[in-house]
Amino acid sequence: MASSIESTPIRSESVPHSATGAEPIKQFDAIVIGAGVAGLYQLYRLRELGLSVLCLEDGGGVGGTWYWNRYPGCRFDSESETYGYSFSKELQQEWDWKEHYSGQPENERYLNFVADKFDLRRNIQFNSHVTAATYDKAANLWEVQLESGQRMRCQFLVAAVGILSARYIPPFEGIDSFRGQSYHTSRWPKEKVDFSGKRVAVIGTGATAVQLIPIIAKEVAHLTVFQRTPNYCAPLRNSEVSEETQRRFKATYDEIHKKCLETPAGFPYDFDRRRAMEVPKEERLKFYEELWALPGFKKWLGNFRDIMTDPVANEDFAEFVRNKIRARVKDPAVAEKLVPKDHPFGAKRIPLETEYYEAYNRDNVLLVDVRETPIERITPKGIKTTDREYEFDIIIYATGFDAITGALTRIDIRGETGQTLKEKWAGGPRTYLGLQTAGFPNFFIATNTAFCNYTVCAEKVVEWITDCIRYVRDHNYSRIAPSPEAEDAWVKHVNEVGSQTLLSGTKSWFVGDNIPGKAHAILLYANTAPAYRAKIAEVAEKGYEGFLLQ
Ligand code: N01
Repeated sequence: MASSIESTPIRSESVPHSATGAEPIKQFDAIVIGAGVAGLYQLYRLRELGLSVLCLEDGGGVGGTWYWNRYPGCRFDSESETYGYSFSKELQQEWDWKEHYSGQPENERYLNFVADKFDLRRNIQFNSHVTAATYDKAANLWEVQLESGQRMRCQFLVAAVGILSARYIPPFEGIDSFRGQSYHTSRWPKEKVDFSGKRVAVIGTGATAVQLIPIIAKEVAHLTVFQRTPNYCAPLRNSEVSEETQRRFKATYDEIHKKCLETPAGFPYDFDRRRAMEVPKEERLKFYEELWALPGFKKWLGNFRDIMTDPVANEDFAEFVRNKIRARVKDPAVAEKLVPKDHPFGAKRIPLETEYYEAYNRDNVLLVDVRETPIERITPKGIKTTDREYEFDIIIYATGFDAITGALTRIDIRGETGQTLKEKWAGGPRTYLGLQTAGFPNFFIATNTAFCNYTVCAEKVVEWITDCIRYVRDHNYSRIAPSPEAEDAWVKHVNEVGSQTLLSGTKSWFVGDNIPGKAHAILLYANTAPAYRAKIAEVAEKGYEGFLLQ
């Protein structure tokens, strides 16, 4: 489909695989796929347990999301002090966050710092793209295969492949014919892309594009943004961390983390206890203005408690946001194109922005609404819509990810019957607690699939998996997998909880609707993060209730 994208610099910079298929097959107690936030911590924990562990990483360095997503403007939308690991007090004291919403280069440095501090690299094999993993029932071993042909075996296989790592490029006709440079934001080259004097296209207006656009708008000769669905973007209000604040973080990390563990979505703030429509209009507006002036997700996750469940409450705030957008864009016709009208506020992840809307006030930026004039094809010179052909030097695909399941189903993972995970999940993901799937013994999924600030929940998931493996070994079991009944009940519960929120009715990666042909299914557990953690802890306390131990 997208060979010109496949061959963008980020692919060709990959160094050759460190081993070939001719080498003997090595065996480990555990293999972790992925050296991102969850994978690094999983490696650390399993090694601490005394297991022989190999971590296989597709990239040339650690960081996962923060290794691959190097596009200009990439940064946290979580508060930096909440995104860092909490498991090591020493680490917390040694690391200084420079910005309240830290940028990609700094985040990558942080994860390198972690890898060095805990000497993790000696167990990581980089440039190792996992293509298949097959369970051998007789041997009770997983055999993992790399693109290079190299194979290795293990008893426990942990996929820490991330939730937003399988990039999505729409299958535009003629995509390979473009003669300029093409980039997908999540495979951005390490070398600086020179935009000066260039005519640039950005396809997509999700959180990624919203970070990228205002920065490159100032560098390019001309920028054309192809938008299909406008988003409710809210001001990030990033700033530097002062020395005094740094000291406060370091002195109060325990409290910060405790707060994150208590709140529904793992952030250091909670929903307002009031229902929106119970509050008089004037007071509501005052509250909205106060929220708007605050940094980060407070406008969403610090809003009235029924914002995500009551359509009337949601629409009230949505209209407030629409007016904020209208006030920032000079041309009313352009402003109206940027105003979302077809989905509730927060039903898609809210992009947090810095000068995003102001970018459209620039003379060198053009917004094309592809609902009015759809993209027909990519041409050697640029992009042809139903209206006209646009010529470009660079096309940037900010078109998102095959989220949550894509990074798993793109690997040929086969369980005890030979069925692939892709086949099993054709109608949507089927797991028990998001941690294991029936018929795939000793295979764990170490990604945070709760609706939660990433590291806050990922750490707990990694710790749960570690404790589970310890339990299996200490009790002389050889394998663990969920019972089909427990899995059925969990899938039903996840769907029920999801259907009670405004998430399920909106087209987005939360429900798989951004990928043509992907089953519509709620992909995140929409209950509160504390409820999720309580549930997985309870299951463990009850001797891994719902799991089959052999
Ligand atoms: O991806 P997206 P993203 N023709 O799926 C458009 C996290 N993140 O990479 O909305 C034209 O949101 C698509 O249009 P539509 C965050 O969780 C975090 O931006 O489907 N357009 C949409 O505009 C986020 O939610 C940070 O109509 C097409 C865009 O491409 C998640 O990553 C920063 C198209 C894809 O938007 C994903 O964000 C960035 C087509 N055929 C990202 N196909 C932080 O701040 C797709 N699009 C931490």
